[in-house]
Amino acid sequence: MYKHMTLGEFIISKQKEFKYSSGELSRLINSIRLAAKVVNHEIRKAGLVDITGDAGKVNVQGENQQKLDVLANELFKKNLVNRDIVCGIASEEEDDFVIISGKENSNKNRYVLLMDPLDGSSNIDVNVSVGTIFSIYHRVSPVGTPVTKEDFLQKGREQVAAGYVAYGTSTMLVFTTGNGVNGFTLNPAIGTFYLSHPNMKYPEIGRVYSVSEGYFTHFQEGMKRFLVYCKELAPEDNRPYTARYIGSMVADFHRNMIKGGVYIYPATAIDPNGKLRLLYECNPMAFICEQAGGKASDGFTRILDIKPSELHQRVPFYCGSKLLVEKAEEFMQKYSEEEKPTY
Ligand code: P6P
Repeated sequence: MYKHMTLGEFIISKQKEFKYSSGELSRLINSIRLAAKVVNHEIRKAGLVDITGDAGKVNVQGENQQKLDVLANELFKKNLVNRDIVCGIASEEEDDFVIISGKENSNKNRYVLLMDPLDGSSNIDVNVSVGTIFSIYHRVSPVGTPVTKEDFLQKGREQVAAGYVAYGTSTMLVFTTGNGVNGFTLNPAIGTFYLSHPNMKYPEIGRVYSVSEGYFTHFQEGMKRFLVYCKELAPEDNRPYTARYIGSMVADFHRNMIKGGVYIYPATAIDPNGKLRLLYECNPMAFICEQAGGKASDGFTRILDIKPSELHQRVPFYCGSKLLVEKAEEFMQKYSEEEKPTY
């Protein structure tokens, strides 16, 4: 029926490549797969049962109404706890990290997971794509003890896996375990993900830039100069480039990885560290980006080399086709070096 491998078959076939894994990482990715299908089901019916809107109201079935991002957070947490694989979870929807002591309160589990359960959730009300982003590390604290904040504050280059679910015209799960990036498309009729995008790589040349240009007056000089560069008439250099900005980073990132392009959420005078969160947005997307041959920085420093200090810290984010990121970095280093982020 389908010539493509299923996600389950893929995980089994790649089992030996999962560093030091005794099958736990496979089970962890399988639990994400299940949660993604449940969240996908809730999203696809959002407009029908009025489950969007503010938490606390009662929806048409008389259920306690939850905003979809709160619901997605609970669904992913429940699946992860039930599979008894992680010792801790950090989430955009949780003020602090969540200690998962596991069966018999053993704290024996070796992985921590960080996630943005539903990035871009404000787009749900206007029927625009949204995404889930996840990041996985081995714990650094001793097995058998409760997880600590240090387990979550590791540099992005220590990730053992990272991925996203794109709830778009189709639902895709895209992830890496450090051996390339593979994309799986959900067949909703049978609830199975099929390998539709093996070994995803950025095209050598990219012509798309994804920036919220409404903030132009608040951008640093280097960023302003890069945007002017993108719009100049230079046919020999494929310029002017094409502006595409969905307001949902997973969707912009996914398109740029396939078509070639750069996504930038820079520092502004209003938000000197930008808007995006290092731990559960920038680090996982940067890991995927680099595995697909792209580049990810804060305009100056490689994202995966930044030592986090806080769970919800923000960083400026330049991510996509290597040549486009390097051109943006060139302008930042030439015109905004004095505003380089410090950590
Ligand atoms: P703005 C969604 O809230 C998000 O985190 C990203 O997915 C998206 O690219 C960005 O913020 C949109 O932010 O300021 O342009 O509305």
